[in-house]
Amino acid sequence: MSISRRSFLKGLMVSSTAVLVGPGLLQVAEAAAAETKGTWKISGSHWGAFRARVYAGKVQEIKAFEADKYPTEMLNGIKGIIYSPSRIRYPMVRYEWYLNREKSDTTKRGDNRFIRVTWDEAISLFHAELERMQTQYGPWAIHAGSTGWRSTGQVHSCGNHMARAIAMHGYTVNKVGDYSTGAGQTIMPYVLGTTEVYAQGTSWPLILKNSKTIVLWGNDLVKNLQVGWNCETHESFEYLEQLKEKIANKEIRVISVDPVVTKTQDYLNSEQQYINPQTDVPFMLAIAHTLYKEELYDKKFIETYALGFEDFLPYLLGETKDKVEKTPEWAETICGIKADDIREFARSIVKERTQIMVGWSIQRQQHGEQPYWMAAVLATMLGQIGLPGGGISYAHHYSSVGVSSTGAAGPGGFPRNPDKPQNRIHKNQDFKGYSSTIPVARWIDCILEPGKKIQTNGATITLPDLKMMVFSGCNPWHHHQDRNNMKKAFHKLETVVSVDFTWTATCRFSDIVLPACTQWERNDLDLYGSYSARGIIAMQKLVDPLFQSKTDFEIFTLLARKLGQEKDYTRGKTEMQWVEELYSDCVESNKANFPMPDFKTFWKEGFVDFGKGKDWTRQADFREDPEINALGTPSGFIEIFSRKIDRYGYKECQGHPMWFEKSERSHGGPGSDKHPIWLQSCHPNKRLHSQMCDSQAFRETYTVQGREPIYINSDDAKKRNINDGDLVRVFNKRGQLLAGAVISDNFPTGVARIEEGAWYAPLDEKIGSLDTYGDPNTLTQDIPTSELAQATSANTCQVQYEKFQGQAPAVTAFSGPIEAS
Ligand SMILES: Nc1nc2c(c(=O)[nH]1)N[C@H]1C(S)=C(S)[C@@H](COP(=O)(O)OP(=O)(O)OC[C@H]3O[C@@H](n4cnc5c(=O)[nH]c(N)nc54)[C@H](O)[C@@H]3O)O[C@H]1N2
Ligand SMILES: Nc1nc2c(c(=O)[nH]1)N[C@H]1C(S)=C(S)[C@@H](COP(=O)(O)OP(=O)(O)OC[C@H]3O[C@@H](n4cnc5c(=O)[nH]c(N)nc54)[C@H](O)[C@@H]3O)O[C@H]1N2
Ligand SMILES: [Mo]
Repeated sequence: MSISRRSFLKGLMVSSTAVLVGPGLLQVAEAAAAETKGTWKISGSHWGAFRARVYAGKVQEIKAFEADKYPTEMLNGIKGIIYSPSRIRYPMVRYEWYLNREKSDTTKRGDNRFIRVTWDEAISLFHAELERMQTQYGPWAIHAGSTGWRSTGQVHSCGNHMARAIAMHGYTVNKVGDYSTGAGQTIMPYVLGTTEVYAQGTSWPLILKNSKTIVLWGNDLVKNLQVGWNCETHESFEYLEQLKEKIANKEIRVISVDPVVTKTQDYLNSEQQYINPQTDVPFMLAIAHTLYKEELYDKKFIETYALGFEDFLPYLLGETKDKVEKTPEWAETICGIKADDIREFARSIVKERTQIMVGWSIQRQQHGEQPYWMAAVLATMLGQIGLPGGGISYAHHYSSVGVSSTGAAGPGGFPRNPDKPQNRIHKNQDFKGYSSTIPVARWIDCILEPGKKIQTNGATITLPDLKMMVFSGCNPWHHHQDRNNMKKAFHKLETVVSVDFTWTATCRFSDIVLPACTQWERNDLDLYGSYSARGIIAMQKLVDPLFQSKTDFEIFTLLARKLGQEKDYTRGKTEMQWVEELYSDCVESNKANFPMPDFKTFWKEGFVDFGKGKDWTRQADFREDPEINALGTPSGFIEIFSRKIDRYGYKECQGHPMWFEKSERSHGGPGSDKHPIWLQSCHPNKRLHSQMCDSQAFRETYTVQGREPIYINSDDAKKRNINDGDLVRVFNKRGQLLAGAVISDNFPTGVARIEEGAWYAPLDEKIGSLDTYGDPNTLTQDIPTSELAQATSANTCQVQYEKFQGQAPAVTAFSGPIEAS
């Protein structure tokens, strides 16, 4: 290096150091203060409660709430949600829509070009569109969807805010069901008398004491119990830890019936019964066949507690309908489990006390009603329903079900409906022959095929001609299936409004976007422990709403003000007065059994603990006396055969559980010649659906070359010349995406996983364009489970993948809108 160059560099270093000295020292001092100083506050979330240190108006540090002994690592993603580059800063309006309103070029929807408007203008536009819909069309044209995982906090429950304000304006199309358990919650009332999926289950201590075998049927507890509907306590993990010990001591056997080695299996060090995807019903039928042929089943239990076994038997034995006997040999060719192993499995679960725990994924597939019904038939044949540690549950992986309930009352919510009928400005209830309620997963069908008649749960309905959608607290451009089909539907919509705090793909495809703040920028309270009702948690505002965001309460108060109903909307109370009122009502309800401190004390302490509940056995009362404690089914008994469903005359859900081939299936099933890989889109290990995907540093702990991982089998990878860490293009006839390969032999050949909730990141707005980040719903199909539930079938999905060649396009998901001017 020449002298002159060296001295030049030296000079540069000196001068730059000189520039840095002043503010540098200050920064060091500030950084040191930020590391220790500030105020500790408490808040909650679906991920659990935590304490946050706030200094200089910023959340500096988050640590798990001390009562939470098993906090999820997702707490590390929370700061990144608040300070995400994807945060919505201002009210935004789609540029093309701003210029041309309902005459806008809707094929441009999704080009992500928006302009910034004032709050005043945004609310005026929103209001004007509602008004135009009600006057030009009618209540049938508007759907205000709030199906989703809105944040915790009962005062700001955003779905309620939207529902109340919009109802003050007029009537709109409603929905039934949800994406979680659409098929399950519809079929189970016919079979066991309740939804089962949202029911408290037998307490873990009783299971640990009495079960000899636990069958986890498509059920990943350790992954899915990280989050809860109310503020999660993670109390179930204490029992999972005990279960692990009992497995090690050979006191309990846990078998996971799953195509994939789950996180739970890894944690518990338990067994797996591999099964081909979507073939649980043949396996179950063959188990039933074995129990019947070997006379191992509980005849007495069936006689006393169930109806319709004799109507089901001819199908099982191949005497009717398809004339196929459901032998283990028959099942083997479909489910991939050796006939002898099926017999062995049947014998082992009937021998001693067996608790079956079914997950929800197997009903999120075509004919998802069937495995649920058939699992109940199996449990009935085992005859252990109502015994501690026996029988069947459909919910132990959800929101700490199985942690006994204290019985205490939780806080109520902000009211969803207007207080008085005269609050509704438009009283028109004429739906013009369209149905005023739709099965939740059929809203895209409404837009694409208005006027179409469909069957659902015993009724015939006519799909309404939706023209305007309003979304809050949900992300339909994550949760619904088949993105390119959605694009076609959105070309037909006139107006789409979204309220969110982060610029999701739903915002990208909207016309008006209103920035809400996060749950940590407002004061609130919630139940601690959804099913355990362990206590009440205070959600103290950590920081002021960022940028121009507002609380959902404020946003819909603004709309109510436009309607001249602000006072009726808020009942004249502020946010903090609502928090206090919900708390006081709760104190009143719990007065007799759970004395609670006054509000001031609660707010200061941040937590009320109701202690532990009493252990409880599901359906024990029914077992004790099936007449007095009849089930909620039409007959009061377990219905192996349902006359009611039989009478509906459906093709894909008949009078008893049956095996139906899927429209797409791997391992030799339909569609597997061209698209041999079954894509499962399970729930994410490090997200809550799409929530936290925008938490940048945390996302980078699992992405591959900045893309969502696709988990694949090593032989499948080798065949395609793919190495771990490569980019792959995943495709089928519905769409294509880029994802990053993670090779793991937890996944068998023919199976791949992309977790749901990966943000949709299209290259452009055109139909068929490449998704640059890896949303599995770019590939899934939008078909109903059956005429009964009309629920989502996300897990009936075949794909192909190949190594991605060439220059990978940048990810388009996370940097908000493109500001047009
Ligand atoms: N392929 C496939 N698809 C699936 C599934 C699957 O297994 N596979 N699972 C389905 C299931 S079970 C579910 S439950 C759905 C989940 O679908 P969603 O519940 O729609 O998913 P989330 O990502 O939780 O979306 C919640 C949205 O609400 C926003 N939000 C949160 N809190 C607030 C608030 O206080 N105010 C406002 N205004 N907005 C807020 C969040 O930022 C986020 O964008 O996905 C379904 N989709
Ligand atoms: N960490 C985390 N936890 C969550 C959520 C989240 O987003 N993140 N979401 C919550 C919500 S809203 C819901 S609805 C629940 C979802 O709960 P589930 O729907 O039960 O969960 P999944 O993870 O989709 O699937 C569970 C297991 O089913 C297996 N499986 C899939 N298809 C089949 C099949 O055909 N046969 C068999 N035998 N097994 C199969 C999968 O391999 C997986 O191990 O989770 C809740 N918990
Ligand atoms: Mo769900």
